[in-house]
Amino acid sequence: DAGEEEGTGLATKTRPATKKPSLYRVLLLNDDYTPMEFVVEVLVRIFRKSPEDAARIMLHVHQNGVGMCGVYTYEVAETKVAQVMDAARRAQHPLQCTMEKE
Ligand code: NFA
Repeated sequence: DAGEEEGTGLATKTRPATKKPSLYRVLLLNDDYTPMEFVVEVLVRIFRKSPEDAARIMLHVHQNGVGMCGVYTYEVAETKVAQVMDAARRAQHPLQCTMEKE
């Protein structure tokens, strides 16, 4: 196999030319003070969750102490964490958000 794609005459490689980027889980941590509604709003606005998914994730964090908002490349995960921490700081809520390698 010289790497010619079937029928197209285009030279392609079997192996991808680039490495897959490492992925990072973005986590929300429970606390006793951040309003549930604020957490839901964060999940909708920053993580693009539906209101239903946002409520489910918020309740999971509330009941289990920690929960996952999504999995992203390093730069995107870092930006999401910063956006959550900034929103929480501005609203004077103690909500914490972290990331970990998948
Ligand atoms: N535990 C918070 C409350 O009872 C709600 C909350 C959920 C906070 C998820 C942080 C994360 N108001």
